[in-house]
Amino acid sequence: MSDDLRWVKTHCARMDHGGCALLVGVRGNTIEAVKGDPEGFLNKGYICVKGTASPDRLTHPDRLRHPLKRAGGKGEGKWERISWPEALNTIAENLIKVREQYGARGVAFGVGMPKGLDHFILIRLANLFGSPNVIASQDVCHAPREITGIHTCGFYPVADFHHKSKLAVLWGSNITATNEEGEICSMLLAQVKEGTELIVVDPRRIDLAKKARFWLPLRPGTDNALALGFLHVIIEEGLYDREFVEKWTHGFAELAGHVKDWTPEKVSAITWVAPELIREAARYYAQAKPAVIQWGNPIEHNTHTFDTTRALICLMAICGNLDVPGGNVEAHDPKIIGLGPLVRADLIPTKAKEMISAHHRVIPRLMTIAPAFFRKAILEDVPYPVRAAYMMCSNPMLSYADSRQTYEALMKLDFLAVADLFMTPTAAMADIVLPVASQFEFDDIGHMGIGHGFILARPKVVDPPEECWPDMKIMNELGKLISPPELWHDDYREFIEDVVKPAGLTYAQFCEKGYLKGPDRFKLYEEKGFRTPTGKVELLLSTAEKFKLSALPEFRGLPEEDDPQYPFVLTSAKSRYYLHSSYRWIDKLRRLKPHPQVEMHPDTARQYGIAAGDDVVIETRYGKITQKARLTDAIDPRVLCADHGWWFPEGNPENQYDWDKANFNMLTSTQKLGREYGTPNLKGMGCRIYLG
Ligand SMILES: Nc1nc2c(c(=O)[nH]1)N[C@H]1C(S)=C(S)[C@@H](COP(=O)(O)OP(=O)(O)OC[C@H]3O[C@@H](n4cnc5c(=O)[nH]c(N)nc54)[C@H](O)[C@@H]3O)O[C@H]1N2
Ligand SMILES: Nc1nc2c(c(=O)[nH]1)N[C@H]1C(S)=C(S)[C@@H](COP(=O)(O)OP(=O)(O)OC[C@H]3O[C@@H](n4cnc5c(=O)[nH]c(N)nc54)[C@H](O)[C@@H]3O)O[C@H]1N2
Ligand code: SF4
Ligand SMILES: [Mo]
Repeated sequence: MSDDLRWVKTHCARMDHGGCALLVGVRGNTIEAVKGDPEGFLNKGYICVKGTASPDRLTHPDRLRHPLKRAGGKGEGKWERISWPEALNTIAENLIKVREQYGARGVAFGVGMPKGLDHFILIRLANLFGSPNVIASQDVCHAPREITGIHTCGFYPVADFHHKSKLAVLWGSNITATNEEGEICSMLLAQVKEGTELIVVDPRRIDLAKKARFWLPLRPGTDNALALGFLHVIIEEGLYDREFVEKWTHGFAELAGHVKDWTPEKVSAITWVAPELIREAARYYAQAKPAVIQWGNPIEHNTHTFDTTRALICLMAICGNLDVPGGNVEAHDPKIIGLGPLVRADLIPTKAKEMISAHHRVIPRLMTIAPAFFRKAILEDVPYPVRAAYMMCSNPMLSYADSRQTYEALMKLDFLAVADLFMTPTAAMADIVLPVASQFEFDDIGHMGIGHGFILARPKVVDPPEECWPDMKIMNELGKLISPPELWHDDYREFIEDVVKPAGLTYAQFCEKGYLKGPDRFKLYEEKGFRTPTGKVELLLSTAEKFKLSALPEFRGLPEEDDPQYPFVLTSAKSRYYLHSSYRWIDKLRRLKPHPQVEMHPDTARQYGIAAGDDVVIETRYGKITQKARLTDAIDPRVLCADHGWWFPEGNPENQYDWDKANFNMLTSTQKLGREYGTPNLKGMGCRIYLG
């Protein structure tokens, strides 16, 4: 093999939703350099610090390199190395045993943030095994936006950064740190340079707030009320798009009547945003054409997510910003395999009735199980017992609300298998741990099925360690043991070929192109109407009665009522240096952000005798954790913003690496859930603090 440095093109992945085209410098089987590809479809040369550090995932000395079997008690941190055949056979035997005793639905298949094509192969595995229960974090990640969109206007309205907008509203989206599914912040930054204005709706003065025409520092968890205030101003002042409203909306008069009371003064009392600021921002949004709303996670981080999303789509619609270039649009997929055929949805026709969530009467089209319902099935047998789980690409001990409950549920399972790159608090609870190959080590496809209308090539760059397998290969082989083998491929790579075959391409040809994009088609409704029962955007939901949903976007109160015992409002944000709970073990990143931190205003700190860097105990009604104080005047003195996702890879394996010490989800609860999606409150809880 030549020792020359070769430059290979691929796309970044598994450090967030991915998307930056990369040039990867390889010598032999080692990645020596990574840089942004100036020709990148989305990023045009941009790369972030996570992307630069991403090859370090592969070479860490403590990376999982062999399948492991639990040697001591559950969670005791004692392991025995085993072979792949033994690992797969043990998993198969245990899943089949539970299927025989409880039915296939007694086995759950869990996944975290969609990281690549393996996401869909996991759904296929569940379907072929016969289980309707795929557990995913969709309750708090994108599903409320996607599915509420489908019910309201027939599609998921994503921000179109490919065409110029006059105004971009960052509504709870810290895009320069998180980049969002399908969008890289450099796309928006380029527009801002050319004069696109910004409105920022965020309790913190984020980077882009400094460049914004209006910054609305709202009380966390009150987006719903603020959106109703915008609707009020725009309708009362007649600033809406009359032609669109008349022709293409259903229930405008009802919406207008409904928001009549939502004056900026009333909204201000709830949201803490000054009435005049609400008026000016709403007017500006209505008059800037086209205007795009880049909405983020906070929209779906409380129990009111359905109403919040409904209110924002109503806003997009009445201002004529739906499905126009530079607005919020329906993206059209390229000619690739449909998700249904890939996951073999046809083989499990009773899924919607059989799955755990059916019992909880969630909104139609939500086909994954909210983590809260998954744990109820394990702990209380409601609506039936779940006794085993296979999990990959996820770390529920950190990522599900109410971590104590997750611990109890995982302890109670008869059998748990976890596939990961590294030993995590969740893997530490498993009976079998499988070592995976990851980004750069296998051929993959990015951005499939996430509603942005393109897929990205992620060809392999280096070989993985001998016993590290791509998740797709693991599932392809496990699938042959627990479901009809003829429904699996000889070689898992055929799945990748299946995806691009309808485009008339081989995977190699697809990699030459780098990406496949569907056609830009705007205002399709002019030909076909909106894909809703009324053919219009349903400001008033025509299916409300049928599906027991509220017909108009409501405000149902604060996430938690004020209580002097918990004088602060707690929220969180993702760190630019990490993906959720992942990669605290990468030295380059850890040096940049060594500790979990809670942001607070200097006045708040002073009141409690807290100095920068002090340990602070943060306590809610549900639990307490410790993080270090970070003082900043970019946050309201009444608000605290703590880091999410912290555990300590250098910590004690017998205590699952101190999973409960600084973990934000020790502070959250599943006692209250939104009915439509099973979403808990992750933002806007009452809390108190003291010096640790
Ligand atoms: N309180 C609170 N809770 C939240 C959130 C919040 O903001 N606040 N955010 C929510 C959101 S939006 C999401 S999407 C979820 C995310 O929740 P998760 O997806 O569970 O969290 P991650 O840390 O992204 O990923 C978990 C694991 O995937 C592993 N991994 C990385 N690459 C691979 C791979 O190729 N194969 C396998 N098998 N494993 C791999 C990582 O090592 C890591 O241990 O968390 C949710 N939970
Ligand atoms: N670096 C990094 N990038 C990521 C991820 C990561 O973990 N790390 N995760 C990926 C995933 S899975 C997702 S879903 C996306 C999510 O990305 P974002 O949607 O950007 O998610 P967050 O960082 O949780 O919240 C965004 C902003 O909301 C503000 N905020 C807090 N509470 C509220 C509130 O009540 N209302 C409003 N309006 N704003 C509030 C926070 O201050 C923060 O600036 O990021 C993806 N990209
Ligand atoms: S922004 Fe996301 S896709 Fe781009 S380099 Fe960073 S982690 Fe990778
Ligand atoms: Mo997410």
